[in-house]
Amino acid sequence: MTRDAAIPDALIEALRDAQHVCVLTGAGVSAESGVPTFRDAQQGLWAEYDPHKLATPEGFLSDPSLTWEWYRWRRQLVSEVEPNPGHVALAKFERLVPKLTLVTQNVDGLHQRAGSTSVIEFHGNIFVDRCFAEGSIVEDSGSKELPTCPRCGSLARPGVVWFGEAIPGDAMDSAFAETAACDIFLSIGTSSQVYPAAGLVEIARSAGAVTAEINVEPTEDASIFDYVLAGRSGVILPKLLDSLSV
Ligand code: BJW
Repeated sequence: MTRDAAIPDALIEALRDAQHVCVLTGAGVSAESGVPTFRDAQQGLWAEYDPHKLATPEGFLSDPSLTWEWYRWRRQLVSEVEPNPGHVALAKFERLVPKLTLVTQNVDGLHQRAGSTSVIEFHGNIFVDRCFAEGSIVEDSGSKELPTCPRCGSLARPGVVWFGEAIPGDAMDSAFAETAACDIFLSIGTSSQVYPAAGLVEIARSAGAVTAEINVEPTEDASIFDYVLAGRSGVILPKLLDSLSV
């Protein structure tokens, strides 16, 4: 049973004074909605499938049907869940501070469904289809087991960023620029193992931002953060919001 950490007064004060808060979120933020995380050994997405095979361009080309089966399963799962109190608190937080930039590695769209507007989707969106050959958005890929691009006939693929693929240029540029300009950086519910997202904290630190990690368990490189709050984001974020509102 996780004990959710108390929030240090100094962090609350820093948030009250902040002009620009940058938040990086990962799969842990959606876990309390019922979306499995990637690296949970027992129940994570890794346990049922091997994303190293599926979430790569090579894996897709070698077995597009299996990759599509995995993504259809996840689309269905995500469409049946709701944003949790952590998502909702972040959306309210956006309206409380002068500027908040939310960089999410999640592809599930739950931040937007909770009401967040300033969202950078660093790893794409699971509900978008793209042409495998050209990368363009495919509006109508049909209902075939293997959807195709109606323009060029190539396979369509989920509009997410796989291992070995570049982060979309606009997402990369804005995430780096906003992180370099923030005065507080929060890393929430991510194992911080996947780059370049995991490197954003270094940019924030170099720019002099206060940094904090919120995770059910401290990550391997937690010592880099000024504050480490152990606990569930769905509990800690509403508490943080309450502390700021009083
Ligand atoms: C809670 C909680 C609760 C639970 N409350 N907390 C060495 C070898 C090979 C490759 C590399 C290498 N070094 C670097 C690379 C590159 C590679 C990489 O980083 N690999 C590492 C694994 C080593 N990176 C890439 O390939 C990236 N691209 C790139 O580098 O391009 C270069 C390039 C430039 C120019 C041209 C061409 C190329 C792309 C990375 C794409 C990642 N894609 C995925 C799949 C997305 C699609 C999909 O969803 O299917 O993104 S992988 C997966 O990991 C997914 C996630 O967004 C990402 C991060 O995972 P996340 O969110 O951190 O989840 P978990 O499960 O790891 O952690 C959950 C955390 O939550 C845990 O810590 C829990 O404790 C916590 N938690 N419940 C709070 N209630």
